[in-house]
Amino acid sequence: MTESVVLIESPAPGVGLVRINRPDARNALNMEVRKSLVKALADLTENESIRAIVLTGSPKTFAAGADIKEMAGVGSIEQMKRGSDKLWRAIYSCPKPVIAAVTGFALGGGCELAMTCDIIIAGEGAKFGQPEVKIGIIPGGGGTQRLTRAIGKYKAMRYILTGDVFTAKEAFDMGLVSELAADADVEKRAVAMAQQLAELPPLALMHAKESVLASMETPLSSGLAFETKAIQILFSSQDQKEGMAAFIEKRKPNFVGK
Ligand code: CO8
Repeated sequence: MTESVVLIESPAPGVGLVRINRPDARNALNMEVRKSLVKALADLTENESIRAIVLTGSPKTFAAGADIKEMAGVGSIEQMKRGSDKLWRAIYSCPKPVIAAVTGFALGGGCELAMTCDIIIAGEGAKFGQPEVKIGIIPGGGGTQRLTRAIGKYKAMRYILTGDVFTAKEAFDMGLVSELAADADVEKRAVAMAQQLAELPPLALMHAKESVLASMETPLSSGLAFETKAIQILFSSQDQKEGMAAFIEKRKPNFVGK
C-alpha cells in the first residue's frame, strides 16, 4: 500500500499536526496533496479535542509549489476548474490557529501555503521565494497580495519580479516569519506554541484570528468596528467568565470553548 501524501498526527494534547508527505517530489502540491490538505484541515476543524494546528513538510522541503508536471499542459478553464482557492480558504477560514513549521524550501505555492497560515516558524536554513515568473506565470495562490502586505511593495516587487529566493533570516527581518528556530527544533517549537494556544480559550482565539485577518481587508474604521463587535460577543462566552474569575481568584482557568 502506498503511503498517504498527507499525514495527520497528534503530537501533543489539543494539537493536530498535518504533514505533507511527498518528499521525492519536494512536496509539490499536486491535486491529490491539495485535496488531502483540505480534508485534513476539515477533519481537524470538526474534531473538538483539537484546538491548534501545525502544518509542516519534510526537513528539506516545506513545499516546492504547485506541481509543475501536473499543470504544464492545462488550459485556463481546466486551471479554473481545479479551484486552488479551496486550499487557501481551508486555512484562513479555519476557526483554529494554524502554524506553519517551515524547514527547507517554501517556494511558489509552498511560500503561499506558509503565508496563508496564521503564524510562521521557520528553520534557519529555510528558503522562501515566489519563482513563478521563471516558468512563465505569476504567483496564483495569493503571493502578490500576501507577500506585499507582509514585506511592503518594494521588497515584494524585488522578489516577485526576479523570482530570487530569500533566506529565513531575511524573511524574519522583513516581517514574513514570526519566529526563527534551529532547523532541528522547528517542529518541536511549533508544537510547543500550538500547545500553548490549545490551553487558551478557543472562541477568543477564533475572534482574534478573524479580527487580525479583517485588518488586511478593510479600512481602519471597519476593522475597528469588526473588533468591537467581536469583543462584545466574547462577553457572552463561558470562557470569558471563567478567565476573569480565575484571574480574580488567583487560580488556573479551565477553558471549555463555550
Ligand atoms: N513540481 C513538480 N515536481 C517538482 C517540483 C514542482 N514544483 N519541485 C521539485 N519537483 C521534482 C523534480 O522534478 C524532481 O523530480 P525527478 O526526481 O522525477 O526528476 C524532484 O522533485 C526533485 O527535485 P530536484 O532534483 O529539483 O531537487 P533539488 O533538491 O535539487 O531542488 C528545489 C529543490 C529548489 C525545490 C527545486 O526542485 C525547484 O526549484 N522546484 C521548483 C520550484 C518552483 O518553481 N515552484 C513554483 C511552482 S509554480 C507555483 O507554485 C504556482 C502556484 C499557483 C497556485 C498554487 C495552488 C496550490
